[in-house]
Amino acid sequence: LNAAATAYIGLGSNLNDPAQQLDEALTNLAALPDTSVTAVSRIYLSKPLGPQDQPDYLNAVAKISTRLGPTQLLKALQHIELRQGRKREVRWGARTIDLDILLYDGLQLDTPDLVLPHRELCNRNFVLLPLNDIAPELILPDKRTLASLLANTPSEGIVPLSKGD
Ligand code: PH2
Ligand code: MG
Ligand code: MG
Repeated sequence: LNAAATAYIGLGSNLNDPAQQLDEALTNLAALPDTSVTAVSRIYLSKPLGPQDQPDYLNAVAKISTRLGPTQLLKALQHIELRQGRKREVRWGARTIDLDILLYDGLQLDTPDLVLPHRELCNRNFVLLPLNDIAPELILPDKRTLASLLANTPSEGIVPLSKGD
């Protein structure tokens, strides 16, 4: 039996009622075997990064405790994405739900299927700001602090929605 790990999951949606998609994804995360959701950030409204001819996104980050290994967790997230109607899509294009493993304990991994920490973590305000809601003291495996990453990332094009909005 694996020991419990702490992981941070990035959630993003800009299709088919994004607020409902995030809600459903959190329910689906909490229902994974040997997994509990221990914290959820505020929800943020953010301008699309990448192609501009797509709707604005809702983004959030969830903290989970899980006994699933990193690859098992990745497969489980992909399964949730498919159940929520995710289609094969253009890179950085619109999607019903995107669930990314941002961090998995202090693990550093670079495989074709999974890169940890998530490659884009350190320069996306729609990841760093919600992460800061639930883990302001966070330190990455390479010793950089979340605070230092935030200080170097413009917070344009993003606004927090009050919880429940
Ligand atoms: N996800 C993408 C591409 N662009 N833009 C915003 N604002 N939020 C996202 O989650 C996002 C994006 C691909 O993962
Ligand atoms: Mg993804
Ligand atoms: Mg993504």
